[in-house]
Amino acid sequence: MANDNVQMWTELNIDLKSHDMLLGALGPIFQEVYLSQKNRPAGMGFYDFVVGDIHGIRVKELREHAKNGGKVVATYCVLVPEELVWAADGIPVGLCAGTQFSVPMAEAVLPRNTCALIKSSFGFKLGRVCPYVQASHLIVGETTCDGKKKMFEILNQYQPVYVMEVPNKKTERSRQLWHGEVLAFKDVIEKLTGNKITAEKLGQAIDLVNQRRLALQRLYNLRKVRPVPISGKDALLATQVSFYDDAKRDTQMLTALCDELDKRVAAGQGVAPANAPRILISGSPMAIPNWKLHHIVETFGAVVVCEESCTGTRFFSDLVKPTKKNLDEQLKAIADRYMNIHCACFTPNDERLDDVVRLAKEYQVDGVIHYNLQFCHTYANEAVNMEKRLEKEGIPLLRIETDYSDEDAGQLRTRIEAFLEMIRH
Ligand code: BJ8
Repeated sequence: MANDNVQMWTELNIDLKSHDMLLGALGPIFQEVYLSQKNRPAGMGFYDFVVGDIHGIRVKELREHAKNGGKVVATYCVLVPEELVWAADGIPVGLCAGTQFSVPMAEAVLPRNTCALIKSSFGFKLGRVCPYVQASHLIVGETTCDGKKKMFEILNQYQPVYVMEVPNKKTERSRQLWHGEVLAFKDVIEKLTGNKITAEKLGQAIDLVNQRRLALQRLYNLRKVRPVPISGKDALLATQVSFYDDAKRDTQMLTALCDELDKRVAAGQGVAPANAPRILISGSPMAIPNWKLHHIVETFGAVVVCEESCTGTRFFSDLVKPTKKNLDEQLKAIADRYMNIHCACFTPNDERLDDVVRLAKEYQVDGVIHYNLQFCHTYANEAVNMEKRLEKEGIPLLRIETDYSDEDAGQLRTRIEAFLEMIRH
């Protein structure tokens, strides 16, 4: 542990003792889940390095930015339009909230029957163990689900939080409300940063984020190939890192990784045999270090080839349509793009079912695992319709409800093994 990291964490009011335990727990998990894989692309070395110094270099960059008068804006949801933050010379950071470590910390305040993602994120603040939270000038929440919505009220007592109102429907009236929310968010960011968002700056920001989306699309398209050139775990990690790395560097790294994967594909080189069962995971997002489900699936010789989730296709599938250099049109294009994310917070949300069926075909999957965080009612209820739809389409489905703990790992393994057996025969 570099001394200057300790100095930085102290300045950020990190609880060093708990933080040591958090990082101490991460190392062995990463070793077991990631570094034990064989035949990994060399391009994953960058991501291993990022995780190896997860609270170091990037946090330092954020601190440097802040020392120069810049602002850091933390978010928890892919519905928050990051382009506006970039355009005001701020840095957006998608917070992780994928660890069990901070869950008990949150349970001292929040009801236990709250989803792990909400508890984990709140626990990070309460326990002062996340330097990204500590380095943020503003946390932007949203009204996507009731648990998050009410948690943000409490979080606001510890750190400034601004909440965007996300409508529940996708009617014209709802779209207008959302458009208004995007305009209001622009004002909030301008006030926070002291910088005016111009059409030119916003155009550059749209391009910056679109480039990263295109790189992620390319990575996912490579996963359509049989044999698949990259494991699901590695692809998930690359996506997870995109939430907080510098967008330009991230695009470069993804591009280098994809160049390497192109060569693997040309050579017919895969991470698993061509006949390995191909799985699509659909549902709640998986933030670092939530690699639990992928790890189990791939331990049994199957490969995860796609994630229909916010740490998957929902994050990058649509681009913001490039428009003329006119601020009003750009803001409208941003609002439209983000309203096209098929989160279970919307009703009805048939588009998500359509997406899963389409992706299942495009990625030639043998089965779908619906991944649901315990106490997440939106995804749990949507799974009912998902089940009906996939049955109609003849696509095998396994529904899983879990949390971040390892308590159910044995049971999950048994169910997943049985599901894969069923697919194989
Ligand atoms: S756009 S999926 S990132 S809200 S799992 S906290 S819904 S109780 S995370 Fe999400 Fe945005 Fe939607 Fe995506 Fe609530 Fe459910 Fe927990 Fe959830």
